[in-house]
Amino acid sequence: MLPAAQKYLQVLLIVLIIFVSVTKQLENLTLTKAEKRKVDQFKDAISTLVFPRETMKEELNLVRYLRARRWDVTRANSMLMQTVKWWEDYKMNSIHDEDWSSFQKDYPIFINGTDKNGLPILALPLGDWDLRKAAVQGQIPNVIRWFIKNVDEVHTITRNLANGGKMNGTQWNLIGNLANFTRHQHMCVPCIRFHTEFATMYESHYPGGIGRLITLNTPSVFQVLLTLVGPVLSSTTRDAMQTLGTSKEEWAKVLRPNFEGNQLPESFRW
Ligand SMILES: *[C@@H]1O[C@H](CO)[C@@H](O)[C@H](O)[C@H]1NC(C)=O
Ligand SMILES: *[C@@H]1O[C@H](CO)[C@@H](O)[C@H](O)[C@H]1NC(C)=O
Ligand SMILES: *[C@@H]1O[C@H](CO)[C@@H](O)[C@H](O)[C@H]1NC(C)=O
Ligand SMILES: CC(=O)N[C@H]1CO[C@H](CO)[C@@H](O)[C@@H]1O
Repeated sequence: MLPAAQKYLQVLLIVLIIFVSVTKQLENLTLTKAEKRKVDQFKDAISTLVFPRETMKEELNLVRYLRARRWDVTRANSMLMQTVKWWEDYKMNSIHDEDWSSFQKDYPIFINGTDKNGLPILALPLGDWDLRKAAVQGQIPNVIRWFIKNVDEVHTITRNLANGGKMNGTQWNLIGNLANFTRHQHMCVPCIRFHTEFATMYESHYPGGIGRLITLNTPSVFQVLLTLVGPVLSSTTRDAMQTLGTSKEEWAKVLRPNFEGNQLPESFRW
């Protein structure tokens, strides 16, 4: 088969996988004996290391890295070490102290409510972000950093809720509203960099964080974006994904069992 045709089939498969998965299980927190042994091996391997954040060596965090690397302790360990290196290189220690005031206005993100199981919600009106303008202004790396800042924030909120007994597990919800999403503003060539670089960073350093990834008002052109970003996404993320159109009845079927309307921004309600 021609490489191009192969690539096309691969991409098609990814799109099919994304679109057929309509049900979503909650994070599985049960470990088999064999998995538990791997967690212990991983713990031993890192026991003498100092981490930029103590929570990085917690068992539930190690499980996320093990899952992302199919329970291969060596590979999971190397993935965690890359996160530690990235933490320093990307200056994660100061990310929450930077002045982000103009970003909340131009690239709004809302981290407010929780779902019925207590998992936090990151609501993303991505359709309202003008990525093309960001690209013209050379702001794409900063917009990626802004998004990562928010991912880190929801990750910390999740951990605090779980430690306070308000929820189980390590996951949160990402709900995107794609009203006003256009090829022109969101899929210009440099805009694609935003999507792939963000996805790569998320998959490398916050593996398995997204429990549900729901998009509302999904336009057909979004499928093209998914074919480009799909190969970067883990199977966990692809399984978490549900793409919904403009019908509020359709939203209600997916959202109502898991969310209270008042936990979502107005334009995300069914
Ligand atoms: C959860 O994971 C455990 C251990 O891997 C497995 O035995 C069990 O079947 C899983 N449960 C579900 C609902 O996937
Ligand atoms: C966490 O899981 C336990 C055991 O399944 C359950 O009893 C408890 O209600 C859960 N807590 C929350 C806040 O969902
Ligand atoms: C889409 O854009 C229009 C005009 O810019 C704006 O009034 C509207 O609120 C936007 N829709 C959503 C759902 O954000
Ligand atoms: C009602 C409420 O708490 N709104 C907040 C939601 O989150 C954004 C940013 O994360 C805040 O700016 C809002 O004030």
